[in-house]
Amino acid sequence: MLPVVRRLFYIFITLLLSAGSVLAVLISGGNGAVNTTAPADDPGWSNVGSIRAGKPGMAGSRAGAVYLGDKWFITAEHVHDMDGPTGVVVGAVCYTVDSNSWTRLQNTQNPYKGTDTDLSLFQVKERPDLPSLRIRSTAVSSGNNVVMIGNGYDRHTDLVYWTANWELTNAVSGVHTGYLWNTSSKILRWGTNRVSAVNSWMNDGYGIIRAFRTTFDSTGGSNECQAALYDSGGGVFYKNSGNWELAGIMLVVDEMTNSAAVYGTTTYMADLSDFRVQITNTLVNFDSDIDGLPDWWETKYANNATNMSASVDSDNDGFTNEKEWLADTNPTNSASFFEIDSFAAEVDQTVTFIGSTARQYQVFYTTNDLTATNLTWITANTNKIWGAGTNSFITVTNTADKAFYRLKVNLP
Ligand SMILES: [Ca+2]
Ligand SMILES: [Ca+2]
Ligand SMILES: [Ca+2]
Repeated sequence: MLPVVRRLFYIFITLLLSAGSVLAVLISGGNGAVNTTAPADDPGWSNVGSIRAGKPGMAGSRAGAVYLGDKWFITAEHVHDMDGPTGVVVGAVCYTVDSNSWTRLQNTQNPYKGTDTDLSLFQVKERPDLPSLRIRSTAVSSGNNVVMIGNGYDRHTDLVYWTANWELTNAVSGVHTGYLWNTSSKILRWGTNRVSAVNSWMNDGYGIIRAFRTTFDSTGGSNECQAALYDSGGGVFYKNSGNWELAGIMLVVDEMTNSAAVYGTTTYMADLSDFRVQITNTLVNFDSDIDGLPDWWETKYANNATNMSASVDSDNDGFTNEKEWLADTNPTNSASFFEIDSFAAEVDQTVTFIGSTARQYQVFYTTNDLTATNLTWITANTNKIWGAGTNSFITVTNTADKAFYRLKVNLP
């Protein structure tokens, strides 16, 4: 039987509430306000963002999304459906959502194979300066410790008590214990919990999906957490043999009473191992060992998706394998590397190079001496120019008598 669940993103306003809104990952310890910066053993704090509705901007924090790499994020489909996100903020930068990129993930496991799920991928237009994440390839197990990171509501400071009939009461006569959501504040927060059950097939109204769950309990320690409204799309991380992996995406909570995290309640998260192949097929430059080199590129040049070392210069041409990837040159051919081929100074200056059609280029120049302490490089072309093979060139208008020039290659 499928559990009764509630999406984290929207409350059923018709049923409740005097308060306008509802819960970040809510933690049991202290006043509940801590854990708003990356934990010392960081599972991927900087990769968890928050959706923005309307025009891209910093205002209007909504539900969560997790940056996977190669400009792709994952979130709950109900976030997409309800919020129509146009921006996502990670690390205080707002990126523009490419609305054409939304890709709903499908069940791969019987008995629901081929059906829509409550997970979607989307791409942003600018390339975030963030690491890729490892995605777990097998399900977590009951008893595994996880770290949850989300944007949901905070909690009120004090522990509260309810009678068996869910009326608030004092501690002495209380049957249930927990925290009310503080519906006026939410922030990115991390918390910990232990997987209490796996293989929970559930339907939250956006398709059936296999979830694992955690239970909020009073003996869980100061960082014990339960998700709250707006934690949808937040990440759940598991440390496997020393490497943090994204194991789940938070989708729903059950509630014993309205707008509260009661000890005994449950958070349900999609088991991402079911979707790893779909994700790696969608992210063309998926990088499973997160060394900066895509799997396909390592396979092409080292016959294995993870064999090549990014920091090694395999062909001794002076460029590491990572730099050869960035420049789209051949890391096994010492005659292939990134350089300016020629420079012609007449009316304008023309920088000629061998350019990849999969990369974009910019020329910078300076009229300073290269030994100057505050060297100022001026962008010759603000709009990056696609490479065009052997006769790629960028023309620069610079009236100075003499200048130094340099060429930059960018991943698009
Ligand atoms: Ca790699
Ligand atoms: Ca090299
Ligand atoms: Ca080379």
